[in-house]
Amino acid sequence: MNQDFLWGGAVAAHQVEGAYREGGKGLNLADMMSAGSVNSPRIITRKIDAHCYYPNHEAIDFYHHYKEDIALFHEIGFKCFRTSISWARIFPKGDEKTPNEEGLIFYDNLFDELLKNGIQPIVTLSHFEMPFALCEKYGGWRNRKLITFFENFVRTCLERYHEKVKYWMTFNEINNQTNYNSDGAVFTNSGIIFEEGEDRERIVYQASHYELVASAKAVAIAHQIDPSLKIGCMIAMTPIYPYSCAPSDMLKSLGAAHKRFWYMDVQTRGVYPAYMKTFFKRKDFHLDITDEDLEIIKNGCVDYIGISYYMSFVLKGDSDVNLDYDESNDLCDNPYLSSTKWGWPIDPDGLRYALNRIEDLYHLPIFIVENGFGTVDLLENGTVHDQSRIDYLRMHIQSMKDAIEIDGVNVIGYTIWGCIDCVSFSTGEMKKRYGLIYVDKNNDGTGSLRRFKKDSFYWYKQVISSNGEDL
Ligand code: BGP
Repeated sequence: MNQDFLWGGAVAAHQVEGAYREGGKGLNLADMMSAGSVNSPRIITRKIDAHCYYPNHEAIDFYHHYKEDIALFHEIGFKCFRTSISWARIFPKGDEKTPNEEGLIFYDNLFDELLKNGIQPIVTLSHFEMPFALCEKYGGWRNRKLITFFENFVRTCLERYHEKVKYWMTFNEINNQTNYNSDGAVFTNSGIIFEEGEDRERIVYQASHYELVASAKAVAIAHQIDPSLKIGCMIAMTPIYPYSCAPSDMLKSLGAAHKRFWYMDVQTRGVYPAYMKTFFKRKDFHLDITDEDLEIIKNGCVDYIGISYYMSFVLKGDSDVNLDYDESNDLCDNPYLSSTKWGWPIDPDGLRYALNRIEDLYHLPIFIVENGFGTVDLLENGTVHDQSRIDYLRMHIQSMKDAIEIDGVNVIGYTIWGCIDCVSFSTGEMKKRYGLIYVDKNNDGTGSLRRFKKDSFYWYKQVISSNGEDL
């Protein structure tokens, strides 16, 4: 493994910071999502309901504990730490002209503390954190005006932090919204709340286009401010296997991959792939895509590809081969894999497969910015014996190493998702933990917020100090 390899951990502002009304911060999307569980999804409320519990409001209070947490990351030996800048801390309503200085100071302090500890900050500009006022007033990314507001936010961050942060990403898991039947997926990615009877599919593709223009603008701004900056896309990478060797299964899985990963084509090559152009035509969408947009997209190709990797899927074909498959109906279990408690198939080989596919298609550096194991942890005598997490991480890191050392894939870093326990995005629970560090905080919001080192804390420390040799 390369000596500069970026070992580290990852979180997102809204899942750790808390302090949702401090420092002049405005409300954001995540602040409007109540707690949920695997059987009852999180509810998106349009105003804070006094009877609901909102886990992101306090989260693990990283806003006040970051120094203590960074000291722990330093002890593990992190080379980098990925977080996001909460848009509503900088522009509380999203459409102001002048940023909130108190919010900017918070991230100055955070990045300084990381650098002081020899940890490089890696920053996502948009990780499910749009100021809620932008959804209410403009309808989120269904509105072209969002491009200007995002541009203003991006320019403010890049001008302010370009000397402290070298690696940036535009939109977290931009491709998750193609699952347009899931209100949560659409709301968090694009800030859109659907009205009854709307053409959801068209709206999501229109919003995606505006996001892609905004992403390309962010890339151009970064390069203009400081050509040494690296700015990437971020894609939820889930290989989609055909159910069998039946040609119809094969074609179906290809169609599904097109539908999920076309964003990566646009962001890396600067053009819409042919199959998307025919898809829009076939669907009679008549999207608002101007020549100027296409020019911006062409001039805003990313420097690297960030991915999250948790699982793979299996898709069963039928005679109807097209891009319009329905994830909920056509996905089926993979009999060769076991799953996490939350039903996510565990597939380390899928990571090697995914890395190879990305290398084959795009020839760009790849940064694995999320991979991790969500499970229930038991705190006993001040520690957690999380062997199943260690096993999961070991298998995935081994698979990544094989991709690098045997297949020659260019992977530049690996950050464990939720390196410190944080609010689960999909369920809103604290019970679904990913951390190497346990935080005493419960589903109902109780807990001392004290931090404890798990077994995986010591294991990862040895992985980093041996540069991946000692797994
Ligand atoms: C990704 C998100 C993260 C994170 C992770 C784990 O989709 O980018 O924000 O939460 O998944 O998911 P969850 O917390 O739902 O288990």
